[in-house]
Amino acid sequence: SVVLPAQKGYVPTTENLRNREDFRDRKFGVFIHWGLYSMLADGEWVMNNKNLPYREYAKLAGGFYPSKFDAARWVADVKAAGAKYLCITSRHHDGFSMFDTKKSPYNIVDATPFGRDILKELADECHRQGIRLHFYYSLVDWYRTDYNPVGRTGREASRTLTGEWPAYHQFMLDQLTELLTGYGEIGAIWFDGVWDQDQNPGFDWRLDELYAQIHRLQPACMIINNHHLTPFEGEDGQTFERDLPGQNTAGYSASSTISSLPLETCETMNKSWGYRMTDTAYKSEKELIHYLVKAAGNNANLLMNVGPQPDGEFPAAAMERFRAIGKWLEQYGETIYGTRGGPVAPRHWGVTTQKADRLYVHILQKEDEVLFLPVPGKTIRSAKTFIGKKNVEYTVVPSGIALNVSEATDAIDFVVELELQ
Ligand code: JFZ
Repeated sequence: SVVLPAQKGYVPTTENLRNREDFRDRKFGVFIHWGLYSMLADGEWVMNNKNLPYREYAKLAGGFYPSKFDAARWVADVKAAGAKYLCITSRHHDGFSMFDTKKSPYNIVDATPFGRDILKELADECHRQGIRLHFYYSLVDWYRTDYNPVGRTGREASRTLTGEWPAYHQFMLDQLTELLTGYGEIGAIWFDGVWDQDQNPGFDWRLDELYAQIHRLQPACMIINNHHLTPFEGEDGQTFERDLPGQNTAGYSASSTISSLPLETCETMNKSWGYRMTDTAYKSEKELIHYLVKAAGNNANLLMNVGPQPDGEFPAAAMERFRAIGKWLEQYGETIYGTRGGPVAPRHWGVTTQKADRLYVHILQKEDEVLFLPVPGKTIRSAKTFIGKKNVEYTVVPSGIALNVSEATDAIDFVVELELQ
């Protein structure tokens, strides 16, 4: 399979380790997939899926004018959702740079009538409003002719690939340098696309050079790579696409183990990452909140996606759900932010989270009247409902405690708060 050299001998700095804990504390982020593809309203893979000629596709840039784009609004919307960071596509597989790059004219400032560096506007707002900023960066490119020819996606016939791979690698290195020097503090670079060369045995992405450069420019910046494999040396986090850590329902994570790095799962509210007009299959508020709680109980963050419209606004259906999650977090945030997965492994009925001397038992689906927790009884000082702080009966048994949850309601999440010694 693919040869994946990492940043050999990588030792994270103190700032990096601090950033990892800060990342874990933030728990909830918003993923933003936005690009020229948004105009075609058929998802971010439209160029590949519809086999669109890349030169024709590129003409979309001439009509890109998101008249309602407002960075302050977006960051305020992200905050309204209760999210503490955002991750935006700086350049997706279509190869179009959503920032003021000097390394290619195929970018939002030079190729569109809009002419604004939305990444810069967002970065300024994020820094102003205390939201951590992450950049998604695609290793795959369906536009450039120097992208490695063996990739399995974006094979548009008219695109003659020269295979001048070293030039493409240099381009990525230069763009990453721009992203890490022109936009203030970046919380993470989120790579995607390693999988495009998985039918190219022995292919070397030379990730080591990219990783070393990122860590040289911003030692605290985390490197996360959506390669669906066990993390490589040099990475600072592990992401699970559309899956809780250790599960493999999406079929992507079969060859990955759960590492000790900070964990994240990304998911969509409907079925698409990029804006898709016909995709109205939105998950309910309850499902989305349950996924957030389960992620926290699995010691992972949730990165919840929104695909902004061509006019630069978040779809109304997405905003409704963001506001509902935000409202829920206003009340229950204490049981999520700053927590780590609790000592009880995720169960069918729910999960546990933990922070300092508090253990939060999240009952997402009430089953029996009595709930058994394998935690030593002598460590429990009190058990109360998180809302209302009413005493909850419990019995200490040799192997743990039996919690009387007969009072549990069908709230989205019925939380019992245990105070520990
Ligand atoms: C990747 C991207 O391709 C997608 O557009 C989106 O950005 C998502 C967050 O990340 O999704 C993948 C990655 C790999 C496969 C499928 C979807 N794969 O290996 O089949």
